[in-house]
This record gives sequence, structure tokens and C-alpha cells, in this order.
Amino acid sequence: MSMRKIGCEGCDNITCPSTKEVLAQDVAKGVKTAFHRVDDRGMSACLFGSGGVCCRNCNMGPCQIIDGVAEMVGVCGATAETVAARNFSRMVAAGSAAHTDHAREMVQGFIATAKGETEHQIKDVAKLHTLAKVFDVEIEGRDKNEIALELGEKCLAEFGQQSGFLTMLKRAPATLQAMWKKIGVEPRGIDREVVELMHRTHMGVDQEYKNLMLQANRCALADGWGASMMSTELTDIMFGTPVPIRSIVDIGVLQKDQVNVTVHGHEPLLAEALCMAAQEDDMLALAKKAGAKGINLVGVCCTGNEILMRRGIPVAAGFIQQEIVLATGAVEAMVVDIQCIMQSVAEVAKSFHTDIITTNYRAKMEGAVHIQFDDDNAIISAKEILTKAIANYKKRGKFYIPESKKLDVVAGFSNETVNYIQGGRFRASYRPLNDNIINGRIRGVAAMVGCDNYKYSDDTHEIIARELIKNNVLVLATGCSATALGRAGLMRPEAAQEFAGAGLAEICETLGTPPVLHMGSCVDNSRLLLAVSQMVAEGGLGEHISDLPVAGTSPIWMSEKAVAIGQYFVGSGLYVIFNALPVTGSKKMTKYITEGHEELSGGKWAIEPDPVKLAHKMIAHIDDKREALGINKKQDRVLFDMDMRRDLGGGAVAGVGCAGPGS
Ligand code: NFS
Repeated sequence: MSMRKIGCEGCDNITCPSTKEVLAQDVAKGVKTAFHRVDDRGMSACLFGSGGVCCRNCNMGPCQIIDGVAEMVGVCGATAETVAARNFSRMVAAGSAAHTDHAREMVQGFIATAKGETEHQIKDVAKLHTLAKVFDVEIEGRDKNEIALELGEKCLAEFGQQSGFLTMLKRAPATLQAMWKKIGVEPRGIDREVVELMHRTHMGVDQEYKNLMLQANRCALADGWGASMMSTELTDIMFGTPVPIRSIVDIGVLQKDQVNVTVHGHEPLLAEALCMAAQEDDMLALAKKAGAKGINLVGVCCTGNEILMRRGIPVAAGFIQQEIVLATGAVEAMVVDIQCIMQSVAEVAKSFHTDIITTNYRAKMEGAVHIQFDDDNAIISAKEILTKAIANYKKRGKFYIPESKKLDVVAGFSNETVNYIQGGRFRASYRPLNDNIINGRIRGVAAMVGCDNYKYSDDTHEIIARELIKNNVLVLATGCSATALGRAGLMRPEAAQEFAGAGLAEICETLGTPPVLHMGSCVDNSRLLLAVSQMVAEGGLGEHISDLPVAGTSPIWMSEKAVAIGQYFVGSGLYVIFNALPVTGSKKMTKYITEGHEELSGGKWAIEPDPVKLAHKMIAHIDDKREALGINKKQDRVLFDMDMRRDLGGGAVAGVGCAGPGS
């Protein structure tokens, strides 16, 4: 195969074979990607912006602040720490707002479903009952739709609630709830906390950085324990709680003889409707009439993760591959809704027969076709979108689809599944995980979340995850991090034997799981909050989330949502490490979030740009926590006999092919 030189320095950040292969083809010749634009910008990042000390919040500036230089405060007198805290807080507010608006749509879709106004159904009745109890909704003698309607309305009310506190805070350990109460950061209502944080960052309002950070905490907690958790839970109830499922993550999942439709964005209402419509006879007949063998729906970004987790639909691309997937020339339509969609996809699509179809009134784009997705007529909307894609099939010109690398992933590790595989249906629990952390086979747990970013090598997630699992740290992954780790082959059960340390490999072999567990999309980071809460409740690993040998990272983040997620993890007691944070222009603010914050919630931030060092800082944190718990003793390697295996698996050695928690 003749390879065209991709030819940009940013392209040095590409290690993914499929990405390289596509960009090297003639068909991709005219395509400019963000990798190229990182180069073309030809200037290094502004130091004030990177340090978080450029203030644009009023028209006396912009003011660029130099920490410690008396003349270089803002015109209003704002200091480096005030400006850094304001900018950081605005990122938390924007990230939380994004999750909030997504969650509101899901709750409204859930209510409409309960009323019978959509084509969807209440699928997971056991989970409906569990959540109904959390919200004090009566379940005895009531129809599932009746319960769902009351639950949905109670959830919706929490967006506009003005006082009291969010219901799902009570799912946190009592110790954490007490801490939140003591420092006054229990979120009262979801929208209220975003609005108040925006208000407090306005010129001349909250000028005490630590006080401002309290509200940043409250806002982020409203996201994690409110909006995101509601979204995950109600989506599971409506579309099914994920169970282990095999699929593929690679650009090579595009099909040469089918109508390829990529669904990109975040809200699964659209994606689910497309999945249903793509299987209907009239759509398949239309595709055949156009000369195609079928309709191949594949995912991009977090929507991809949603339909991978619940339906096993392959993921074609993570965030940094959204242009690459179009550069194959083999995509008839890229259907997008909200968030993480680069404006450049419309430009890339111009080189091909591809339509970019926007579907949400909130998120339009020049050069795209807009077909408004209507929840109440979801299948009709979905069919209109697919009809447009099918019509493009005949216009397809030269294209190139890389050979699929056929690296399977096993996804679907919801909390319910993790409970189930550890103990079967009758003894489902986190006990085996806690026990194996205590006995040292598993050193600790790492959460890997969030984005990819063109500025850094695309194998960063893989480097970190390999280092962690080699050192017996179990990895829980979500979002584009999960996609990258799937692409790297770390979500196959066999990866445990190939790459994990002996203790972790033994546990994975016993349970039949990969060493990296896919827990879903970015809103599904709320699953991680419940996982750590359950680890505390199970006992033996301390009384606080902050006692657990657990660490989190979003190592090459790009979205403000990642900052909101990081902050709700920190506000819940976790250690969270990013490669960079725009606060370093202020010494006080940096010290506060990396040290002082620990006094508030037990959690703190850390910053480390080098991926291997970052992994080792996570491991060092895990070891510190093990030491404090008195469990950091070296264990002799023990070979499991059958009795021990039975004990570990709660009597059932449940493989990933199990029917799952809801069965
Ligand atoms: Ni989350 Fe990052 Fe976007 Fe999903 Fe991907 S870029 S913060 S992982 S798709 S939201």
C-alpha cells in the first residue's frame, strides 16, 4: 500500500494505526484535521491563559495578572488567586451546565415515556424500584409507568429546587454527607448552584478564592450527585442497565457495502431511536433499493459509549478521530446532537458526499443540514434522518476503510454488573473487591475518565493504564478514555494475562473480566461515585471515600465537563490528577486545590504532565492510603484452588458471558 506522508508535527501525536492509515490515503488528501491546525496556529499557548490569570470578566480589562507583582493585579484590584479561582469556577459551572442540560432532556424523555408518549419503554423494573425507594416513591401495587411518572417528576423538580438538598446525596457515605453539611456545600437545587456560581464569579462579587471554591464544590456536586446521576439512572431504567457485551472499537467498523451512519454527541434518546429505526423493514428496503446491503450504525464519542454499553453497537471513533472517520470518504451521514462536536466536521464533510446532520435546536452548525429530532415522534424523526443518509449512498466516491484491527472489547460494566459478577444474583456485592484489595492482590482502583486532546500523543491513556494494571491497579474507564483503552486492546479479558500484574490477572481470570472495565459515557462517571460509596459501605477500607486506595485521572482533558467531573470527585474525597490545570498562575490557588482542599472533603487535585509519572503518582497515592489502612504488607503469591475460587466468586464463577444483573 502506498502511504502518503501525513505531514504535520501535530501528526506526530498519532500512534493509532487506523488513524495513520486513513490520513495516508489519497482520498484524505484535502482533509485538514485538528492535528494540522495545532501546528498551523504557529504560536505557543498564552501563558496567562494557561495559568488561569487572564481576566475578561468586565470591560476594564482584559487584565493579565502576574502573581506577586503589586502593579500587575486587575484594574479592579483582583489578585491572581481571585482571578484563577473565578476562571476555574466558570469552567466548573460550564461543565456542570452541560451535564445538567443533557440530564434535563433525559428526565423529560423519561417522563414522556412513562406517559406513553414515546416509542421507548421502562425496561429495567428492578432498577426503577431501587431508585423509587431512594426518592420515597411508593411502589407497592403500582404499575411501572405510574411509579416512573412520579419518580421522573420528582427528579425534574430537583433542577429548579431552591432549598433543602438533592435527594441522591443520601447515597453517599454518612461521613461524607456530614462533611458536606459541616462546610455548607450540600447542593440545594441543580440549576441554582450553576446560576449562583456564575453570579459569584461576576465582577465585584465573591473575591475570596477559598469561599468561591466552596460554591465551585457545591455546583460540581450538583452535577455528579444530581444531574449526571439522574441521567445515568433514568437512562438505564428506560433503555436497560448495561450488562457485559462484546463489540469492537475501531474506524474499521465502517462497512464498504452498507450505508454508514455515525452518531456523534451525547444524548442517547436520539441514538436509541436511530438504532430502532435502522432495523425497520422500510428503512432496510430503502437501503437495498439504493444498492446497499444494509444500514451500519456506529458510534462516535460519548453517544458511541452509550449505545456500545447497552446494545453492543461498535464505536468507530473517539473525540480526536471525529474528522478521521469522515476522511475515509465512506460515511453517508454524521448525525450529531450536543457537545464535543468540532465545527470542522462540516468543513471535512465538504470534501465528500457526507452530510453532517444537526438534530438539536441548541446546536446548529453552518454547512450542516438541520433535521430537528422530536422525542415525541422519535421514530419518524429517525427515519427522516436515515432516509437522507441512504440517499447519499449512491453519491459515494472513492473511499478507504482500514482493515478492522478486530480488537474486541467487553463493555457493559455498570455498577449492577460489577456487583453481579462478584457474587451472582443472590450474593451480589463489592465484598470480593474489598477483600482482594485488603489481601493485596488488587493494589487499588483507578478511574480514568474524559477526553482525548490533539496536543498530546493519542496513546497517553494506554501508557497510563498499562502502568496501572501492571502494578495491580484495577482500572475503571469512561468516555473517550474508555474508547482509547478499547482501541488499545485493554478491554479484552485476555489483556489481564498479557499486561496485568499477577494479583490482578488472577482476579480477572477468576471473574472472566478485563483489567480495564468500561463503565460508560461521561455522565456515567456517577457510577464511579456509587462504586466508591459501596466500597466504603462494604467495610474494611476505612470510613470515608478519602480513606480508599483509589485515584482518578483525566490525563489529556479538553472539555470543561472534565473539570466539573474532577471537582465532584475531589469534593467527594478522591485524589484526582490531570496533566495540566489553568490555575498555576496563582501560587495560592494551586496550593489550595492541591493541598488545602484535603481539609474540606479529604480529596485534592494534583498536576503531572508526564504520563508515566502521572500513573506512578496515582500508585503512590494508593500506597499511602494502603499504609494508612494498615494493609500495605507484601502478600505471598497464592495459587487459587477451586474452593478459594468459589469463595472469591461468591459461589458462582461468573464469566463475562453471564446473563447479567437484570436476568
Ligand atoms: Ni467526556 Fe471529553 Fe466529550 Fe465524552 Fe469524549 S471528549 S469530558 S469523554 S465525548 S464528554
